[in-house]
Parts: sequence; structure tokens; C-alpha cells
Amino acid sequence: MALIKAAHDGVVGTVTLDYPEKRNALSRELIGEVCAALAEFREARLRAVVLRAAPGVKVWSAGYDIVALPETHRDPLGWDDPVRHLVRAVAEFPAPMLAMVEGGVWGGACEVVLACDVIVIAPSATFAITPAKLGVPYNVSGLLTFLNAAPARIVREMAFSAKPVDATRAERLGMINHLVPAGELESFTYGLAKAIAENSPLAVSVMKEQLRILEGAHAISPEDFERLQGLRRIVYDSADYTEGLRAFKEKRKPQFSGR
Ligand code: LCV
Repeated sequence: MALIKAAHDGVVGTVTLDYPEKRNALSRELIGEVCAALAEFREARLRAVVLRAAPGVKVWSAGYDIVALPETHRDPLGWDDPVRHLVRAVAEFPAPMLAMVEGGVWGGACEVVLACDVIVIAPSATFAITPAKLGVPYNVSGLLTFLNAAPARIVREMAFSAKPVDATRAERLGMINHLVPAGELESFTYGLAKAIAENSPLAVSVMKEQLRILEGAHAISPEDFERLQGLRRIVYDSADYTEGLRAFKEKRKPQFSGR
């Protein structure tokens, strides 16, 4: 079953998330389709790509496919998890990726949007960092994506409260590039994509790669990394982690005990 739509005009590509039954949850299958489309776009040497959902959606993406997360004893967000693949594919795509957003963006989807090079949103867009609501130990590279996209104090508030940030606040904080009226979202985004596509693709591509490396140039010692992994392990082996996932599946509020 196709969970996305992909198309291009030889210059600008579009990937449309199209899994409304599950609010565009980022299942392994959906992410596999996005990555395959990006691989084709790379071959076609496209100069910009727009990542979007269907027009007028209330939910741009509900984030990780929570149902697929392991219930315990296994890192749910390790190097090989599907969202990490997608974030890397976005960051390493050799041309700019523009996220065009209306509706709610949750959890892992928030990371995917913030990993894009340019973000254009409509007034209905909201952004939430949700691991604390679910009891999930987010990972270091994911948190770095957030830290590169918003001030540390804001990342803290978003991560600790899991409350959505609305479109005007996201614009004020510099988390996104442009907030435009819903009726102008497409024309504005594709206008910007075309302007980018008229510039030197080699210069643009090498700047994107340099910025990616510079954004990741934070020193972390092997000891600190191991320690953080150990702390994360305590979370995914906890009763609270199991409770968070179960509560979602049972459509109820989780009762966290801190154990
Ligand atoms: C699987 C889903 C999902 C979903 N997965 O529609 O960053 S972390 O660490 O938190 C990471 C682990 C992560 O990204 O987790 C996901 C974080 N996302 C969220 O917390 C949002 C969870 N979803 C919702 O709160 C609601 O679904 C929203 C508000 C997005 C939409 O509400 P709405 O009333 O429009 P439903 O809740 O009725 O959802 C429709 C169907 O999509 C499934 C959900 O279980 C339901 O399935 P059934 O029709 O089979 O009951 N669904 C929604 N989100 N992340 N499945």
C-alpha cells in the first residue's frame, strides 16, 4: 500500500505523506517509501524537495508509530530506528529540503521537520516534543536536532512539558522560516523552492553539507556517551516506559510512578 505520494518536474520534487488513517504516523513502511523517493530524487539530481502532507490536514504527522515501539528491554530509538534513518536521509540529501507544514507535528515528526533546511508553515501548524508524555528515552542525536533548531531553554520547556508550540510562537522563536496564510502556503513554498533551484546546485549542496557537519561538531567524550546510554537504558527498562506505551494503546492517560 502506498503511504506517500512522490512526484517531480525535473527540478523540484514533492513527497506527500498520505496515511490519513493513522495520521501520517511514521511507520517503518512509510519511512521506507520516503527514503526510496529521496533516493530517486537524488538520481534525478533534483535541486529542491518539498516534504508535505495532504492539503488541509489537521495532523501533519502523529510522529513515531508508537504501536511498533518495543515494549521493554530494547532501545526503542537506536541508530537503526526508522526515524533516525529518515532524519539522516533529510540531512544528507544533496539539495535543500523544504518542510511545508499545516496541522499538528508530533514527536519524531517534529524532529524530521526541524531537520529540514527550510520550514514554511500555515497558522494551523503546531510542534510538540512528546517523549516525556510517553515515557520514551529520546536519543542524543535527536536532541541535537532540536537544539540546532530552537534555543536550549525552549527545547527544555518543550521536552519537559510535551505541550505544543503554536505557529506564531514558533515563528517568534525562529524555529521556522516563514509563517504564511493557509491560502498562500503552496505558492510561497514552491516559489522559494524554485528560487533555490535557480541558484548554483553545487554551491548550495556543498554549503548544506558544511552546515550539517558544523551543526554536528559538538564534542562528546566516549565516557559521556556511554553514561547517557546507561541512563537511557534505565528509562526503557522501566515500568513507566511500558505504562506509557500501554496507555497509548488503551487510549487512556498514563499513570507514571517514576520507576
Ligand atoms: C501509531 C497512531 C499514532 C502514532 N502511532 O486521531 O518523540 S517520542 O519519543 O514521543 C516518539 C516515540 C514519538 O514520536 O511518539 C509519537 C508521539 N505522538 C503523539 O504523542 C501523538 C499521538 N496521537 C495523538 O495524540 C492523536 O492521534 C492526534 C492528536 C495526533 C490526532 O487525534 P485524532 O482524534 O485526529 P486518533 O487519535 O483517533 O488517531 C487515529 C488513528 O491513528 C492512530 C490511532 O491509534 C488511531 O488508530 P485506530 O483508528 O486504529 O484507533 N495513531 C495516532 N497517532 N503516533 N498510531
